[in-house]
Amino acid sequence: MARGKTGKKELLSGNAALARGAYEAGVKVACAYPGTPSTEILETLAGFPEVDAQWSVNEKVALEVALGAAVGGVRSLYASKHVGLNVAMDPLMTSAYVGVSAGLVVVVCDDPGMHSSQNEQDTRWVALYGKLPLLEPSSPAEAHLFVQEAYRISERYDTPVLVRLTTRVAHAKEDVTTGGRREVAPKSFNIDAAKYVMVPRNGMRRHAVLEQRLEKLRRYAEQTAVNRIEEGDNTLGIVVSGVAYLYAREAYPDASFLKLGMPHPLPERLLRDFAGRVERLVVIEELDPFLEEGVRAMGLDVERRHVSWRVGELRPEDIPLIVKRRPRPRRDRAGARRPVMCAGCPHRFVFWILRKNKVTVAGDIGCYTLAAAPPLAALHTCVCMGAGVTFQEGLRRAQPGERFVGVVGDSTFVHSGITGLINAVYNRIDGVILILDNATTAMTGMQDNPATGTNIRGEPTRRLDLEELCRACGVESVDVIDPEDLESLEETLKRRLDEKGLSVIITRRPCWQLVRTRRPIPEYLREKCRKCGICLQIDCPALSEDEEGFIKLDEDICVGCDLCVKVCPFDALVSRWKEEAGEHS
Ligand SMILES: Cc1ncc(C[n+]2csc(CCOP(=O)(O)OP(=O)(O)O)c2C)c(N)n1
Repeated sequence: MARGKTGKKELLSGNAALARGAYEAGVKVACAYPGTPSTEILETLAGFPEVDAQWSVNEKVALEVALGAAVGGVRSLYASKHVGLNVAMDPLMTSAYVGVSAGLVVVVCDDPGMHSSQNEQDTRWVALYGKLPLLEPSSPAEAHLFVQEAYRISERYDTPVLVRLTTRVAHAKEDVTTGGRREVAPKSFNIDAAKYVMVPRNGMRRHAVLEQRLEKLRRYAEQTAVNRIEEGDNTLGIVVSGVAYLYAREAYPDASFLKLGMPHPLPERLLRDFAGRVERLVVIEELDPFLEEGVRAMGLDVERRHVSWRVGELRPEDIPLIVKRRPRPRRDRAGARRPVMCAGCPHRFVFWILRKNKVTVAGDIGCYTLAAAPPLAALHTCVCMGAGVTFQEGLRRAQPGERFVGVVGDSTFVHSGITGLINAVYNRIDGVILILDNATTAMTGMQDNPATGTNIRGEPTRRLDLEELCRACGVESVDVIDPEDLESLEETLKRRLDEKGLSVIITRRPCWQLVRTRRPIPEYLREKCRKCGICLQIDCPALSEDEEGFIKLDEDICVGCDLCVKVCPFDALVSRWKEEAGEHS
């Protein structure tokens, strides 16, 4: 029975529309780890009391919990960004064998153009590799509908279903006609080792089931309404999916289209039919030639897109160039604002000390990655989440005797730093790991995590004690320091670097965006300034240089953290805390 208001129009982002569609489809368990551009899906689902929503510790855990719930009998959802699905690949690959019981939708949000990611991978290949059906909405309204269809497919074919959004669909807004929630009665969990215990003998049988299922899904792809021919002028036939459909429709309103809402498995008969009707067959897609290669593998005469289009985000104005088979014109990103740590960010203090002590830093992913940019230039590697810990080990093994440290945030440490720390202890590597505990997952918009003691709904939960955890992993010396106490931080860092063994320094101060307390801003004594530029090296957005080389302090941006005061060797920047507040607090 459908509950709630039906037929109401709401202006929703793609993420919110997808969450709404899942809610209406009766989703019961929803798990995710935050990551742009996917984060708002779980934030929206957490707003519905009927949904058991969680920030999971990482994406592997999220998918396993969601899969377990689907096998256990309730409709479930997983969401992450593209690189997050890499973390969950182990359960994902075998989930195709195990199947589901109640529906499981795996939402993945790709980030073409790398607005906020470490790579630009095209996750459509995961559907091919993982042998999973894939739906790809072109708009928020389609995201709302497609996720409901995804649950139907999931249950009818006993498979997890991938739904892929890209940044433009996830973050664009559109009027969506919402409906009521359909409560789906939970199924019982039936013990069935042949299906749910993937030892080799069972796995081999399930692989055969999986191949048969793909054949059935191919037949479904031929007749589903999510794949459709829109017939127009047949001199140009465009095969397209995702947001590229909207761009291509705008550029060539009269052409013929084969819009593929389901890019995997491909509907071969439909494609042949379409190819037979049109004079030119062109595929328009963002990033890899996923559809193009699939169509070419059918022996159809599809035009080859220039390889330069594999890099970067597609824009509406690119479409005519692709149709004319031109390479992507060179673009520079001049004019874009350089990302920088906020004024008052506690991470800046840590990187100042690391830089001052000329330490080579194995970095990780979080706001602190911004310390890699000049002039601070104090973070020297960043590959994936958790690698701050493991790269420090690898670097030390390669260059014994060098002074490396690993840096990782609180959320990232819990996500995937813990295993690296245990590895370092177990395999006896010396070193120093800094956990920058700012009491939030700041980079993705301030989500809670196990170390904050609060869950996705803001309710209190058992707080993970990072220092106890590190000790339990076998780390002998664990220091907890306020990063604004530069002297203690520097003294501890030097001491730990000189010692043998592995140590952890937890720098603990909440993210400025959490507390938002402005302290009195420093006074600038121009007559004392020698224009040495040292204060500019901290890369604070509140500080800049005027035409004569003196300092400009932007009073709107400065929040009075006083790091510039502490680094100025000539006392040209003076703290006002003591005189106004009585003390440093
Ligand atoms: C596998 C993966 N999942 C998610 C993300 C998105 N992401 C980037 S940094 C980050 C966590 C940042 O939190 P934390 O380590 O606490 O550092 P902070 O930003 O608070 O300084 C997340 C979730 C990612 N880049 N890779």
